[in-house]
Amino acid sequence: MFDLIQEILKGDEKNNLEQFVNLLRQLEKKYLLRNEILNSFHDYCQKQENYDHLYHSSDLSKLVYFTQEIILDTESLCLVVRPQIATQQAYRLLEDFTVEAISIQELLNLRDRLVNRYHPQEGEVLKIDFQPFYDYSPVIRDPKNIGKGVAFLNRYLSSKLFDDSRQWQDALFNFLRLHRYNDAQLLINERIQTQQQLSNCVKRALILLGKYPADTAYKNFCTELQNLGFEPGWGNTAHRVQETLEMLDQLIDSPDHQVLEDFISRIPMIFRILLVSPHGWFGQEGVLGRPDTGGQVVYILDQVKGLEKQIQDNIKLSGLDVLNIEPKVIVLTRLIPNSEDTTCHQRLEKIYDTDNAWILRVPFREYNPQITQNWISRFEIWPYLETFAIDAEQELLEQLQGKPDLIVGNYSDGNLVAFLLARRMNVTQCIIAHALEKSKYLFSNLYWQDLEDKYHFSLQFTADLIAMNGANFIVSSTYQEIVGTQDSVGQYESYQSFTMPDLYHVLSGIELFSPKFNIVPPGVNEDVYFPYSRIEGRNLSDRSRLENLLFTLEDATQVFGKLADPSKRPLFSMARLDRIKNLTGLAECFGKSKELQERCNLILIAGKLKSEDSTDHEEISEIEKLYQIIDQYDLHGKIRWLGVRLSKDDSGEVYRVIGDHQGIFVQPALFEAFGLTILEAMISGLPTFATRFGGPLEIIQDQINGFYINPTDHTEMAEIILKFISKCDQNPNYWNEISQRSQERVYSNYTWKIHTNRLLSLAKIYSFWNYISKEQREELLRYTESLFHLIYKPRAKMLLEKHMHRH
Ligand code: UDP
Ligand code: LCN
Repeated sequence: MFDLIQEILKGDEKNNLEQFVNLLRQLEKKYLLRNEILNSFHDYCQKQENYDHLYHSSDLSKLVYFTQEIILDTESLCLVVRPQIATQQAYRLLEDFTVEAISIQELLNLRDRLVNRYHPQEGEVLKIDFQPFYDYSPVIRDPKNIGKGVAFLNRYLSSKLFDDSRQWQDALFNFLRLHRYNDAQLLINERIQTQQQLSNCVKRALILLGKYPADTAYKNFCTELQNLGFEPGWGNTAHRVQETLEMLDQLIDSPDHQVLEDFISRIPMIFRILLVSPHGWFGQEGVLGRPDTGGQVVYILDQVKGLEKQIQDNIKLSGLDVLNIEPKVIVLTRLIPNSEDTTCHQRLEKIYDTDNAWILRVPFREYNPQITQNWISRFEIWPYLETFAIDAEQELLEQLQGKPDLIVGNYSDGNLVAFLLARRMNVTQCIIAHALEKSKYLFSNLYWQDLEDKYHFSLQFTADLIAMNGANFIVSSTYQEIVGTQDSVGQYESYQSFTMPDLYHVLSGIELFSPKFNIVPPGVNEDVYFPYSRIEGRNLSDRSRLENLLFTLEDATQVFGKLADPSKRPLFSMARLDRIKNLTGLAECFGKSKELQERCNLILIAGKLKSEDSTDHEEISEIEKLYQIIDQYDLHGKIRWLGVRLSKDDSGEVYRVIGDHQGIFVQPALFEAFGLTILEAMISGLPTFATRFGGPLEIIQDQINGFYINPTDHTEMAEIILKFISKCDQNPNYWNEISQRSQERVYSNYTWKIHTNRLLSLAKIYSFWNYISKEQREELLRYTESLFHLIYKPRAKMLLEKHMHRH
């Protein structure tokens, strides 16, 4: 990039750069973001004779394309460029148009100065730098491999087993000796005392197994294996045990990454799992569509079912059913005494369709009962989490009759609690962000002090740094959740360096190239959401009840709007009325397009109809805005707005009823981290039009199994939908083709079976990695803990004091 800028400054384009900078200065803004920079550049180029070259192929256009931010100082200008994914550089362009690279530290100082928070004479601000801790661990080189951590780690580990065999082979042997279930020793007993003996015994066991037919059950040869030093856990049949031991034999003699992954994935080491999601309204009914409870609850409940099933299958396959092992999964959340119409006041709740999975609710301590007896917004719960973790630990140990084998955190609060519990109990820790708040709110870190009262980002971002660095591994739903796209910064990437003026400077917040990142997208509950054409699985009375609710029922308590012509193609969407979900944007796009109104009805399921029923300021303003749009564009007779919260089963059938009508699903969010409704709609067979900002960009392949829309460009959005509709008119099978391909996309890439299989295999490989790389992690964990004690806790205490005085 430095060379590119130099080229510009040396050549003909210097003039253009100078003029462009003058134009930017006229905007009288000190901080410009990418969109504004691109728009201004477009405006500038349009006025030039050589528009085409300047805008599309000049060096200046390249520089502008990579520029994320411009900060205008009185005498200089700073360019923050992102020449490739996960890489950031900053340059200062001086008045005389010379250029110099500036360090991250200088950039953060400059940003502080911009908001009048730079006072070096009063001392330095705290610097947080995690980089030194990652210097010792292996890192991925190519950005396109970010998020494929385990594949990288397996290669690394297998090469270590190969090169440095003595130490690593001993570590593998010692790791295998560790595994027990309650009092029962698994895999290897005391007859095998050294790595060399293991190698010999494996070979002898393989000869022994060769004598048995492949399908001979484990119990028929278990004593002979035991005499050789092998306990249960290798397989349920002679064939399976043989396969597993052959893998081990190969690992000892000529290690290879695929064999390592397959072998470690077979080791029975996960029987009890803890999932953490503290902030509440975590239940099985009547919780969806409340503030903060959406996809995360759906995700976890489905994941639990998948995990239990997968562990049960693994136990069978590894021959452990002889030990009567009963796996257990617990979702830890907070108990809310005033639980309104939910079950959130119950301590234990069995999870439907599972044998032994439970929601365990532990109350927050009663610092101020007026607050802790009730639901608390996720932005306010920080002071209660440490004591929650302490109280929960005891209950968990009782419930699980021991430590969990894996802890999975969810969202910033759950990830922090997972970190605290994993540290206390010494258990492998995984985190799942779902949606990191930092990139959702513009300038959330730079202006954190102004936002602190409402959002407490100083706590949330510190918690995020603690959890993401402390975790053994991180599960993300998409690649761009980690490092964005060519054009946009990723959610984790935004933690790489940032300033929290007057609090700290983050010089290196997370190593994006670390193998701890793994992309494991969620699935969709196939019992609830399935293709509309699978008539035999559908309940006819539900179908007609929901058909009536969607298109004709007149009941002002539930529905607003009566359709003049219910037979038009339904354009359907379902989401909470958050600003970012942008249902109002969809209504506006519909309102602006007469042609869309002629061809379709708009059907929205949006939880509420009346602003009086809400206490959430965003929701209230969205409700008011939706009424205003309906009036402004006179959408009466063309729209139905359902103010209902559907049960899970009903929500499945609703998509199918829309499918019966050859309808389409639109997801118009301004940003969507992943978007479970997109999977639900697609598996139901609805052609789906989803935002290009966020996860949908990876779920859908544009024009193959769905369509991208830009929710900020209403004209283009309407055109894309209308183009699809006219194609359907020309070719009556077109709707079916897209419908079919949407279903296939989900079945082949987004199932809970794929997800849980992967998650368990990751948990095992990272446990192994954790076991052999402990010493290096301890330093990192100590540093992380000091952030918790020195930054997080005092701020949490301040917030608690505020709560104590609240009535
Ligand atoms: N949902 C629902 N009823 C509603 C609104 C949403 O059942 O009234 C469900 C929806 O089916 C999906 C989840 O809530 O499973 C929303 O998840 P998504 O990932 O789309 O968005 P989030 O709300 O997590 O941002
Ligand atoms: C949170 C979100 O905002 C959604 O985009 C995800 O689909 C959901 O969590 C589940 O991960």
